[in-house]
Amino acid sequence: MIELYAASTPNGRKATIMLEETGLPYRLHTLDLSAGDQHTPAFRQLNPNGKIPVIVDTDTGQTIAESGAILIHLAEKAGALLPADPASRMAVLQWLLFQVGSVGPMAGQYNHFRRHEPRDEYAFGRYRDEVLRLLGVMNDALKDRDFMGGDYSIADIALVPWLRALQRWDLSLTDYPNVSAWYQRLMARPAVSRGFAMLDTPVRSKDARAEPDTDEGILLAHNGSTAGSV
Ligand SMILES: N[C@@H](CCC(=O)N[C@@H](CS)C(=O)NCC(=O)O)C(=O)O
Repeated sequence: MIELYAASTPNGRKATIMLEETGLPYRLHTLDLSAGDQHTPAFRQLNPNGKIPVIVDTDTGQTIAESGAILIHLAEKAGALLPADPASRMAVLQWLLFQVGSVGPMAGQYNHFRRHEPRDEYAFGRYRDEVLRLLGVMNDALKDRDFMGGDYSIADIALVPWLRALQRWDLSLTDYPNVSAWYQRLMARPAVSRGFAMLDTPVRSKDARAEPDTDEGILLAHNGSTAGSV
């Protein structure tokens, strides 16, 4: 059994999509990041970095943080979505790390400066342009293939929630037709829909003032409203 600690954010959704794709049994524990659930001593014991997602694999006794590591662990456990052949495996891992090291952090900063008042045009433009550049890299990669690493894999699962978030954050895929087609392909998968749906119910903020300022950005509670889901 996998105990998953997650929230309604792109990094959280990677794990639910993966668990839905593999069919591994899991139980979801949803954190309210706006209320600071990630800072409790109990959660810090699971991840001293205070970030979701985290899994506890009760079959092996392992506690695993970092979404990329979680996806690799679940792929190996299920024997799916990460090829065994070294060359194909490395192609997938490269795109997985491209997401974890580039798309996630840059998109998060883009969203942070998009929302920041007053707007810092230099910072906003810098991160927006970098995100657009990364979309261009994806668009080129998808010129001659349907999925990022060759066959459908954890690389696609890591990227799809960020691509949905970017569109909700005012960036269009119109100029990136290969990315747009890839996105539609991903969203047509029933397990991807289920993975999104698992975390699409907003968690009511216990303290709308406590907005975590994350490195990858999330939609946060405002004026007592519920935390939005991205
Ligand atoms: N590198 C980490 C990043 C995880 C991360 O930034 N999670 C965010 C949500 S998307 C979080 O937990 N933020 C809470 C906070 O910063 O207080 C991963 O890939 O798992």
